[in-house]
Amino acid sequence: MITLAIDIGGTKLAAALVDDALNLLERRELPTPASKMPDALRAALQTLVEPLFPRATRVAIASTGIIRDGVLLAINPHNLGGLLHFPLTETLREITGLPTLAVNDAQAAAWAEYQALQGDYRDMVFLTVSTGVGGGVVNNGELITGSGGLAGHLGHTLADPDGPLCGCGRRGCVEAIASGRGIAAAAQGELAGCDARTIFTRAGQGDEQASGLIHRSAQTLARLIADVKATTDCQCVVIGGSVGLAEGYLALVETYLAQEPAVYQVTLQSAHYRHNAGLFGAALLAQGEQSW
Ligand code: ADP
Ligand code: BMX
Ligand code: ZN
Repeated sequence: MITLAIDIGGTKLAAALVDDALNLLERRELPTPASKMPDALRAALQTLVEPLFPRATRVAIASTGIIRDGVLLAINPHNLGGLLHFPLTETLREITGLPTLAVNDAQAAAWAEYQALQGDYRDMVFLTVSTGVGGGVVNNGELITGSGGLAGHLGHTLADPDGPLCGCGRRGCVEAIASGRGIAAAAQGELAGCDARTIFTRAGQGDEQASGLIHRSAQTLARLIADVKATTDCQCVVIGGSVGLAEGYLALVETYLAQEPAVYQVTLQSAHYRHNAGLFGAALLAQGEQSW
């Protein structure tokens, strides 16, 4: 069967045709509309999938947000231009006429990355450092989604009670500091208004402020990983997302984690599926779904 896999992030929308052996047959990307109007996301998704869906037999969506009963509920609406609520599976069923499944993006990516570990570990956690900071937990070989879809939202754990306000309404969440948005929001002077990608480029050119912002993110993520180790006793943490996969970032997180006591040490790896972990995870979850 051919799955139309869709990854909805705060910055980009990706869609791909994936076969049952996880071959990626075709892939497309569009920017995520920064609008609180559901119609803007609907129109972008329609444009994205129109050339692909005629060859697919089902749709599998990995999306930012809490996914409950096929509906996207933003925990941090700022990441989606203020959009609070979007009927994901209903919309894709209407556009494609195909059976559709939806799961949180980091939960989906965790599932793909767990499979890529090929049985080396039973307990692992995936963290995406991207527009936001997302998480997915696999415990004893089982993906934990929670009764209401909130499980694994590790970006909304506390990093600094005096830190910046997070779009979820809490102050000092990991996401508000470590994410691409968090890095950009703290930039001042000549870096004000730059996105995280530009800040990484500037850091590579020796800019001290840029480098400091990246260190602050990596240190915050390392502290989160120590908390994650204490909570789950996982044997491995896999890091993805465009910030998480940026050159030098994982090494920096490893350096900060090494400064924590021995009990919090855990193996860190870059996402095997790189930027496609969410797409493949959704496709794998669709393969395992019995109801179609
Ligand atoms: P999404 O959140 O839509 O899944 P990404 O994983 O691409 O998308 O994350 C988007 C964030 O990553 C933005 O803050 C962007 O500035 C940043 N980013 C994109 N490319 C890079 C890069 N090469 N290096 C560092 N940061 C990047
Ligand atoms: C936010 C939250 C999570 C998501 C994470 C990473 C929203 C819209 N999203 O914490 O559900 O997993 O961002 O998302 O509330 P990404 O867009 O950075 O990939
Ligand atoms: Zn938050």
